[in-house]
Amino acid sequence: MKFATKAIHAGQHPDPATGAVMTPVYQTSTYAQKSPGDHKGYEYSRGTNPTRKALEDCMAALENAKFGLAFASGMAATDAVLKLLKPGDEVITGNDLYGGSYRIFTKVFANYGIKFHFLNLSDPEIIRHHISEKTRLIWIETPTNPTMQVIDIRAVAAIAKAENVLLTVDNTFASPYLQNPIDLGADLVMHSVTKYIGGHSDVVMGALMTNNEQLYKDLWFIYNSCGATPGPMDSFLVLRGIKTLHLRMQAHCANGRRVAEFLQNHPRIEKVYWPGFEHHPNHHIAKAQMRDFGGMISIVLKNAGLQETFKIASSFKVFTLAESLGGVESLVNHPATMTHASIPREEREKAGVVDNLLRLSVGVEDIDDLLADLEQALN
Ligand code: P1T
Repeated sequence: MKFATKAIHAGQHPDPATGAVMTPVYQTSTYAQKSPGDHKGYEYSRGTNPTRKALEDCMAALENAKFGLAFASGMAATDAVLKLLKPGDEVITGNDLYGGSYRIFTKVFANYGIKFHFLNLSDPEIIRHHISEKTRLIWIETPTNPTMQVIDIRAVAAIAKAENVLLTVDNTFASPYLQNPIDLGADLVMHSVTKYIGGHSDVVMGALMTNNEQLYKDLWFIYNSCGATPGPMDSFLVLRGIKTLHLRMQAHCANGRRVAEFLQNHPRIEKVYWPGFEHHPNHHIAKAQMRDFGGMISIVLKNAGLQETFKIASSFKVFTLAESLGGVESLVNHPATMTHASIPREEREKAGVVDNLLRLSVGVEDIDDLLADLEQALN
């Protein structure tokens, strides 16, 4: 099946009891058993729930994966992957990452004896200088949050495979519509479902997808043992949202391109980060591994201090100043003090997350209104 058909149908069948076309919200914590162990595959909703299962199967299908697991947040999904590790293990990751990922690495799992190497992975060969017999995991985001670096998934996967190291790709910014890391050799795909997959800024959720059955079983053990699994109502809302993922992404990409081109020529802007520009570093890789370039754009304001940057961030009328991204509504965010505030200034500035950087999540409103809003906010 092709993407649009899978987005609407994968994992879902009319309800056998009533014929209901939408998967019902199985709002139950437990399931009747005829005698101990004699049940229909559902025992207790922390481990399995039919509404969540339909969503997990749908998300797995969109990533061309056999197995999917939904978590209570993107961070809960990340937490489950890190729980595969043991004290003494090492992780190689990028130097530009969602602030919460940096925080869980450095403030939570570093305390359990796991060492993290933060590297500029725009040339994956750098991994070879830092990999050792202690390296268990390579964790990449591409495009990165917020400076939109593009990392060559196929090249990283080849190194990971040769060294017998697990590769996880955080595919949140691209969404499964634009990029499928498992097809390029990744072992595991992670999503903040809160973003494009959910798409309506009404649910916080995460997901992991893989084709490796043993890895799925190990992760399911953590998922069930630690219990950060989402409830049926949130699963239902995402099942509803995911049906239009392809339509929304087409509109995000079209609006994103118009906004990026408008900003590129604006006198108040010093720099625009968007992987669709031919001059973007690694544009050729983005072109090869993504189907289009998405609606995430970061900008550096020309000669603006923190106060001037705050003034502009606060003066939008259609874009909303808020954390998060990937919903139908356009958002503007100030990474240095909002989503990436937990990264020390010196570290984040090395990756380009400066005080005069703003990040835009371009929504699917009318493009004329978005461009007019940018024009008035920048004047
Ligand atoms: O917010 P949550 O669903 O827990 O997902 C965490 C997460 C993981 N990975 C990436 C690339 C992310 O962007 C996020 C969440 N990001 C934001 C809230 C943000 O505004 O950047």
